[in-house]
Amino acid sequence: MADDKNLSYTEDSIQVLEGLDAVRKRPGMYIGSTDAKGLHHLVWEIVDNSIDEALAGYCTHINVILGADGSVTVKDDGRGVPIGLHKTMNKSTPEVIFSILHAGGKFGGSGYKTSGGLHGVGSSVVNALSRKFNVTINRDGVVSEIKFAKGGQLTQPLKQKGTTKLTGTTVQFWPDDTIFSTTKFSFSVISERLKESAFLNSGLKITLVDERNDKHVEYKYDDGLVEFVKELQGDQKAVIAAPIVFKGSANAIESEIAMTYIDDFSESVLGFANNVKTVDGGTHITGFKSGLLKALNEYARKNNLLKERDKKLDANDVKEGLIAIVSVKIPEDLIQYEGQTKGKLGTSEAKAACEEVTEQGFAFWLLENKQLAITIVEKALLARRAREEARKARAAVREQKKGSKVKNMLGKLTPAQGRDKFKNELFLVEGNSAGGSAKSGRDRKFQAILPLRGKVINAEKTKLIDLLKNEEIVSIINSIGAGIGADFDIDDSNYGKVIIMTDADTDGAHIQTLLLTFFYRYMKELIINKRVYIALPPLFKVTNSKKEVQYLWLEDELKQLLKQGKKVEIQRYKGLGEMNADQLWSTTMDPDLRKLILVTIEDALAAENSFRILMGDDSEKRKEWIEENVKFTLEENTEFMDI
Ligand code: 1YM
Repeated sequence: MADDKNLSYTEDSIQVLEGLDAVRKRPGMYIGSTDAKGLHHLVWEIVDNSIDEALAGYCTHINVILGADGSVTVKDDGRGVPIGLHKTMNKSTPEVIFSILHAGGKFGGSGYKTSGGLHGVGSSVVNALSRKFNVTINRDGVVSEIKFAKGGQLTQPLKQKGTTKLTGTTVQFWPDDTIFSTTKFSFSVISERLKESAFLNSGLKITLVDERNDKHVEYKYDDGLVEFVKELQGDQKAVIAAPIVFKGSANAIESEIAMTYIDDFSESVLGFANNVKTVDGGTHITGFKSGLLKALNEYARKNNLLKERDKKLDANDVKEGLIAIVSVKIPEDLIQYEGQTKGKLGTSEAKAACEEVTEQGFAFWLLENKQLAITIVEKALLARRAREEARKARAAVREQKKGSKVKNMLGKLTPAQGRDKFKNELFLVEGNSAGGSAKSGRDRKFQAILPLRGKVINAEKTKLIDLLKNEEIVSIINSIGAGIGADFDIDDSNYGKVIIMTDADTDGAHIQTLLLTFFYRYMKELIINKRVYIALPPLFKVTNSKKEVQYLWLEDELKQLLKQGKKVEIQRYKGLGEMNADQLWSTTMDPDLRKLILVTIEDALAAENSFRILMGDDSEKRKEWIEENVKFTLEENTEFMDI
């Protein structure tokens, strides 16, 4: 980033494009959507400017404040936005930066923009989508202020407010509630993302203050990626003492990688390009894995750990227990994204760069750490053997599916009668008795019922080969009919929706998380394609004096009703089993009346963490997580549950 310091900004190099009305007309084009996700995008845009300033070497602390008045304030101690006159526009530079939509690149494309977002042009977009937007700049010994309202209209031109010895920029904005479907910022969403930024920018202090309820957090990691890996590792036992770090630059691309192996079989490799998470991986991840594999094979051959007659290790052998963060910084003109959501890095140079850095770094490390090197190779060989056995077990399952034993492999499935795979729904129901009600209450044309007895096995703690011995799991796999793990093919799924239906209590929540863990580990596509749901049974049945029945999902609804003072009879449902078939149909299964939670994976890190917390050994943390995240009320945000 040393180069950046030499790039001096000239106010005239800003390219001017069009007015902010374009943004208000089509917000989706600029921030993706106008729901909670788009709303949070506003915060990322402003924070990314501060992070750019940190990357340039001038900012050490970023503070984000969620105001009680619905505003967000982002404050940094960088150089401060330039305050001079922008000659060609004949306006102050802050006015140009914050109220005119700019071209990409760091204002003319000459720079090396590294934090992602809208190429540093996001500030004006945020202004366009805010009902108020205030900027305070400390620079050149003075405090200056400029204000906008109603989507970027200037209400107070740049004005000197006093003098200061400090430098920095503060932006405070109030999102426009005529544009966004919600304007409620989420502390947990913002703190997760800020934490990630702190991991990726060693030494940078990021604080978050929630003035709505006095919460605050501070993140600062002097050993960023190493600490990131340790965080993902949690309290799981490592195979190697400390994460290994590879750093280097090739093809104008800087790569920084931290990795470790844990005593487990799951894999978490997260990629970032210019500080932006690449949820679907891409060339940097491919390069890293290929470098890792090359180094390990080379070492194993040379040291006779792989005999001549042995096949080379392949990518699947070395991924068990691997935790890694792969972060690349790529010049703006080389950056390419792929895939529907642009979550996949496409830049081909990144593959070579990461492969080279990893292969060299890892080969060197293996030579220096003989004992650990042997352990890693042996772990890979063991993984290969286990996979081979699992493959045989899966083949046996497939054979049985074709043959007459298929019924046994489906457990107690009551199939749907219709053949429209996309329309068909599979209910996974807690317990045999609720299963019975669901079976008689369902619409048999498109609803299938699979009752699950007792607790589901923990997929996070069980090897695939043992999972495949579990009856419950095998009947789920076979009912869905799309395979498992690497073999999973969503096009073969027998169901458009898989709906988890449990009691509204802690046990039910636990069964949900066990099932979600299984789906997340072995049928992730099902979640990614929005096929997994949780059914929400009502909490209360209220009968009035005329014997009219009403179902309620919220404690609040009940309170409201009781306030009316009418005489009613209230039944609190403790479990699905208390409902008869008709009641279960009309409250929880009928597509016109039921309430479902769609399960989505927004954030790989959050999901990884959740599952480690959920399925790890810490039962106290698990209880906390369930209480915090699995809600049986219909408050905001609970229609979606991010795992
Ligand atoms: C709370 C948001 O925007 N900080 C910020 C922005 C800029 C600078 C410093 C900055 C950049 C440069 C030179 C440069 C921006 N400057 C511009 C522009 N925080 C926040 N901090 N001096 C100051 O890039 O050369 C746009 S953003 F255009 F003026 F350079």
